[in-house]
Amino acid sequence: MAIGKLTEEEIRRRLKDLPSWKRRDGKLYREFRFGDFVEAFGFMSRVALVAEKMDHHPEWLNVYNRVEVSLATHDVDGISEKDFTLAQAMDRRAGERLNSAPSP
Ligand code: H2B
Repeated sequence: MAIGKLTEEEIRRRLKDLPSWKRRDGKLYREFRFGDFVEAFGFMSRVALVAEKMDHHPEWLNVYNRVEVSLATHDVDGISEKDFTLAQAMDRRAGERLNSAPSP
């Protein structure tokens, strides 16, 4: 699937729909905080399945209940639509309880 690098203008426009995310070092960046390590790791496990299905993978750092995420598309050396799709999917997964059904 061909995926293009988004322009500055497109990135700024799309970020308005994702208020928890910002740009940092040319990537989409967000910090998630959870109740404890198990919740944080549960989130990462759910996102891992989405990322694998998308063939698009986050850069992330977990310290106890905190998960720092950077999203970029290495194939285009920038930010693409896929990063925004994954960011949105992560926002949804962060709100899920452990026993809730996965949403598409
Ligand atoms: N993840 C991210 N974040 N960016 C990519 O460009 C990328 C990826 N490319 N996951 C995929 C894998 C590519 O390396 C494979 C070969 O499809």
